[in-house]
Amino acid sequence: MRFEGDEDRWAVLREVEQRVLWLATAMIDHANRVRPNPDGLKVGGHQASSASMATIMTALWFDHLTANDRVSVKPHASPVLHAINYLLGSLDERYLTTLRSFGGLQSYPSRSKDPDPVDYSTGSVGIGATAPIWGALARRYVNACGASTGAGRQYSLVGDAELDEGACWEAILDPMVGELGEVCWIVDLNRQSLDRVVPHVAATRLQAMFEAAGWQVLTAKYGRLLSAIFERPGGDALRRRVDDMSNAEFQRLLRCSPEQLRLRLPGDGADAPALRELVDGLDDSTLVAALRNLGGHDLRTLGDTLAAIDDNRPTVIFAYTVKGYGLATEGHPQNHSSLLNEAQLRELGARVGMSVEAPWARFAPHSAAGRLCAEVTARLHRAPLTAEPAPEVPVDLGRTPSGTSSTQAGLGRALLDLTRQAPAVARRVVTAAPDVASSTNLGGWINKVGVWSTDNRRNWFDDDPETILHWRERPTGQHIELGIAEGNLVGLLGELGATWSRWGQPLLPIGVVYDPFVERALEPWSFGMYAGGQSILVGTPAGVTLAAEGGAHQSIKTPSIGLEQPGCVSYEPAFTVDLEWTLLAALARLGRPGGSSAYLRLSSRPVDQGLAD
Ligand SMILES: Cc1ncc(C[n+]2csc(CCOP(=O)(O)OP(=O)(O)O)c2C)c(N)n1
Repeated sequence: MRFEGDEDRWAVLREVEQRVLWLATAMIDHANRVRPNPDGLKVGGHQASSASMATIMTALWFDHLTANDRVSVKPHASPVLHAINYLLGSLDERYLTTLRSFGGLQSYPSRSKDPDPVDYSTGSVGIGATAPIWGALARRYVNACGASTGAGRQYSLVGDAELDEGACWEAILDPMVGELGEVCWIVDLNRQSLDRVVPHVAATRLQAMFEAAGWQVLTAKYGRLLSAIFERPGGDALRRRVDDMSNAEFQRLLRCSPEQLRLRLPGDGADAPALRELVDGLDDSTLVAALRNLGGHDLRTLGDTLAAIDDNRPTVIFAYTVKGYGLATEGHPQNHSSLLNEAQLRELGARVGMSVEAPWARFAPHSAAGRLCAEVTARLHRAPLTAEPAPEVPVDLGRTPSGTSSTQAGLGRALLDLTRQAPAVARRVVTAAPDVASSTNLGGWINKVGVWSTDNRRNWFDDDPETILHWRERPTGQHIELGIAEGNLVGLLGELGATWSRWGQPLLPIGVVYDPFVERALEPWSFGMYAGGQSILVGTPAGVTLAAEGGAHQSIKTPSIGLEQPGCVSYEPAFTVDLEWTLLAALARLGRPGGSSAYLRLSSRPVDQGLAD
């Protein structure tokens, strides 16, 4: 958009940021204090978590995103996403009063249930954060199959406490992930979780962990006001003081009046006299504003940081923020679910030029902010999908069972049969394993279709006659191998199983895992189904067929999982012909509107196939 000058541009973005903050806050307020609540049950919503993200999301959507990019938004910032979608014309006003009501805006971003554009469902902390990694891999996979989905970035807006979840590190450490230059995480570093101010200044430790995994680490730590004060006499001392103080002390200062701040900020260290002098030279409002002038609330700092992303490797941006920024609750350790009272909301409205009486006003179309919204709407417009239909799956592969065999062995054979009997179906099949592909009988299939990788890799054992499993890695491979990380397996399955809806390219993903370890993968797999992924998870061997490996390898209570899991059909075939039929039935339910996932429990127990007659 053409602005008269650079200042105007930032002023307009700031106006948008404030409207986003207002709308998100008012939406939660309406759900709790205005909408009738006959049963008196708590409605909830997270004004402080949303406020923490308002600047970051404004910078991203209104100044940075392209139509090819996709974004996963931290669960508690869903009102911010809806506010932005509303300003961009993709959410009707009537929904703003339906947050957390039946059929209304969901508590957390939901790809399947929200009425406005949501790229990734989130809500289970850690899982939504990693989804764009698997989404990036799935997109690369469909592109390698010949689709042209473009090459947008995959952003993940994560809460800092979300990084406590093992799911994040399990994903970050997978060897394939270091190659995904389109992945960018933005950490909303507000130092608060649900219960508390998190102990210790953890940013440097976290940064080193990302760097060790091969990520580019960027930081948006201070805003321009604070940076300018660092340049004054005593500024170095102030920087040291702010850098070195504990999270808890910083949060305490955020709650101080200007008078208290003048007393407390200088501290009692060697720098105290210099700090006192510096603080004395600042008026009250500058002093208060400077303390909370962190990079994650400074549109220009964020703009510079986003512009520095290098797409050759994944990037993480640590954006320092204040939970509740701009609200009466800002920085309070118990603000996670606290709500503004009416007076506080009115005060916010007065500050941002909005009123409780007309809370949902959009920008006038001809105002600068209105024109910016129109321009961003056009820039982010996505062409409608041209969806390829899922292939017709046969009901039988024509094999007559004979001899003695197990259902696990039958799986490997059925996949090979598929390449001959139904090549159009086999071409869409993609298998994935957390280091158990050969031990679950996928060796023949892997020899036939190859292992997927972003580029051709030399197989150093291709001239070794003693090697039976041929590990040929190439972009046309159809098996994806992961490290021993069942969470990653199902994260990837969910996204491979969603490519039909994201890119119009149906895939038929099949993941294998030893059945005793299905429970470890269950929650993220279940979440993937909720988010719209359709896949087949094969638990094999199941039951006591791995009993010789000891108690940890017996899966005796997993049958109920198949019965309990919504969106999933479960099968436990006894004979290989049953395996073949159920596998085909499950494949026929993938990659399509109204489809479903399947869970197959297989066995390595050889059974006389003649008994099937
Ligand atoms: C797996 C999981 N565990 C716990 C929760 C409950 N929970 C929701 S938000 C939250 C704290 C999140 O903190 P952070 O990610 O830093 O976000 P913010 O403080 O900005 O809200 C917790 C514990 C959850 N939704 N999912």
